[in-house]
Amino acid sequence: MKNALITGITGQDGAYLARLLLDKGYQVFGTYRRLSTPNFWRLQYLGIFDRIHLIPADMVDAASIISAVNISQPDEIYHLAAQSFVGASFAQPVSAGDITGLGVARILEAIRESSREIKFYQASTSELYGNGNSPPQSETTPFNPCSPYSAAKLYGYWLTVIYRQAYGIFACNGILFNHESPVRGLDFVTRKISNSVAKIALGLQDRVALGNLEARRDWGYAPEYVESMWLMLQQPRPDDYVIATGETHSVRDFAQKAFAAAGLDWEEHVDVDQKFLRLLDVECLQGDPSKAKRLLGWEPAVKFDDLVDIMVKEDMHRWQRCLAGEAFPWDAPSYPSDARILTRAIGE
Ligand code: NAP
Ligand code: F7E
Repeated sequence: MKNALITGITGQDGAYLARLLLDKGYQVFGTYRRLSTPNFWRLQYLGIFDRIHLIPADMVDAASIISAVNISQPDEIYHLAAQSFVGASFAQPVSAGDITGLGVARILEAIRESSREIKFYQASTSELYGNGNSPPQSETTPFNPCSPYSAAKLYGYWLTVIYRQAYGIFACNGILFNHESPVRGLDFVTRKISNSVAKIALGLQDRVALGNLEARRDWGYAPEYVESMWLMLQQPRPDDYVIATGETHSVRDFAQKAFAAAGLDWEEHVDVDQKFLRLLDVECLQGDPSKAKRLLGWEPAVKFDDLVDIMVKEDMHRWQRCLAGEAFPWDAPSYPSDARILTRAIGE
């Protein structure tokens, strides 16, 4: 039986990857950080919480990472932990660099110092491309990051390549384009929209405020994307791969489709609020996944229309269960969507 260590197992990808690896017969270890309120709802929602070995570790604490490697004795490490919300990285650029950038160095050093042969997956991102590249973006498109998040990910990307070349570590970058699901965090635009659509359709809310409606993304389905992570580590040689659907759609398209899925007209319910605009935003992402198809045999089945339907249906279903008095692990009821969160001085 193989051992896998997943950092960031409490996040969207961590939960789906854990389920996939359990199904493949792995013993799954996952790092979590101690929070004042526990955050295991995704593992519980997917029904796998009891099958995971949890290890406390923080990506800014090298000792805890070394312990996690020693305790789990992994054959494969999937490094998913990061402060992954691009918007927040402008407000907390230093911790973005520390957690999301230097965290990669801490893990790679733990692998280098370990006596085991450990394969390493780094969660790289389409945000590395930034602006100024004509789509579709592939493994050879130059990077041009435009957020503290993507600058930190750029460091992680190159460190992964460098440790592969310098130390012969089996280390791969998955350059994953946006991937979403019903367990996506509520800050991200797709889930923010699907959750709002469900609440509006059920009379629990009337309007939702968004930012840049023109931004275009290549949105895929997270459960399919985690399969590509595993495939990368099963190849004869380590390499870097773009994982994407090859399509691009705007935030406006997503909103229109999601409201229509619930029989609503998006224009009657969507406002634009400056506070959701980013200082810099990536305008258009559209990936070219042909290398992954050719070498990994990976291809996405769920495209944009199906993704929107899956997310809206699941959020509707959960709010209906909630209204019927059912209790189950879930994030939305406790999410402070109307909280007065400030990132600039009042009046600025
Ligand atoms: P996510 O849902 O935000 O999960 C991030 C995970 O990182 C959570 O488990 C979080 O723990 C953990 N984490 C954050 N700060 C940490 C710290 N200081 N120490 C230890 N753990 C920490 O993100 P995701 O969507 O699953 O994405 C997984 C990875 O892929 C991330 O690295 C992300 O940047 C990258 N990525 C995502 C996408 C996408 O579209 N989803 C695309 C490309 C790349 P808590 O639960 O305690 O917060
Ligand atoms: O924004 C625009 C926003 O926050 C998508 C992360 O997983 O994918 C994700 O990063 C677009 C941006 O995701 C709102 O300005 C409009 O143009 O859902 P998002 P992201 O920034 O693309 C990449 C690949 C990662 O690696 C990241 O970890 O939507 N937008 N209105 C909005 N975005 C948000 N969040 N909220 C709005 O109200």
